[in-house]
Amino acid sequence: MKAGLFISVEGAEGVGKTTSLAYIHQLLEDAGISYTSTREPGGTQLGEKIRDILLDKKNTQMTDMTELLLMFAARAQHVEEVIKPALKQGAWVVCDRFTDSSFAYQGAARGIADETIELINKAALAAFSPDLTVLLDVDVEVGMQRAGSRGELDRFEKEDLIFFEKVRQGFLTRAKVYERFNIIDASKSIIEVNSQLANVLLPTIRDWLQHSGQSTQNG
Ligand code: Z5A
Repeated sequence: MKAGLFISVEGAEGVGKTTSLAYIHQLLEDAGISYTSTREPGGTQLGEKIRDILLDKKNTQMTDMTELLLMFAARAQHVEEVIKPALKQGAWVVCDRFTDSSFAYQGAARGIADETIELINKAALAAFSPDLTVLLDVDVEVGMQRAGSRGELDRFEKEDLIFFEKVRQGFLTRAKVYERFNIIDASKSIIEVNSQLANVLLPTIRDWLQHSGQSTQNG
């Protein structure tokens, strides 16, 4: 059986990941591809407990290194318990954030060196990485406005504009280096964002179906 593909969806605060994930799920369902939808930090019972610690705004004493190690602790469990088994069974995995978020948030924004994060990445996951990454990119102020309408803020959402600008630049820097990145202009309307997502994903879906001996349900 052909292994599934691992897709990550990334971006700073309020870029529209949740909205875009729903459309990606639709594209996969239309193509008849089975998939697992998951998220980071979290995705497992253990990982969701770690997520609660990470997002809890009462944890003001958490050091940047503790934050990074907790992200990777949750991720190590997630990869072995959920992601690799699903891919092995031929399902696609669609993940709301993955290691690129650690480079953008704990690296570019908190200031931990890329080399340090890469060392942990190699030790914890053997640098296991997505096949394709969708980066939703929008002006930080727009993203913060979109996210701001949701009420109580968590430990990350309490950060300021400068922090999220560094996050954005961290993602864009990685997108220049790794071919798996596809940048989506998330300043556009949801319909236009969906159309950009389709342009990125449909050729990959067709190619994967062809190589797995199946054909698309809608041609
Ligand atoms: N984090 C980290 O630091 N290091 C790591 O390694 C990992 C994570 C893995 C939790 O992530 C936090 O963990 C995150 C980074 C950190 N903190 N932050 N910030 P999360 O993914 O769970 O939380 P989030 O980034 O805050 O995601 P979000 O706020 O849920 O945003 P979103 O999913 O991108 O946005 P949305 O809910 O789809 O959209 C927001 C609103 O905008 C909503 O009302 C939509 O209807 C609207 N929207 C969406 N698209 C559009 C367009 N195109 N036009 C107009 N309006 C739109």
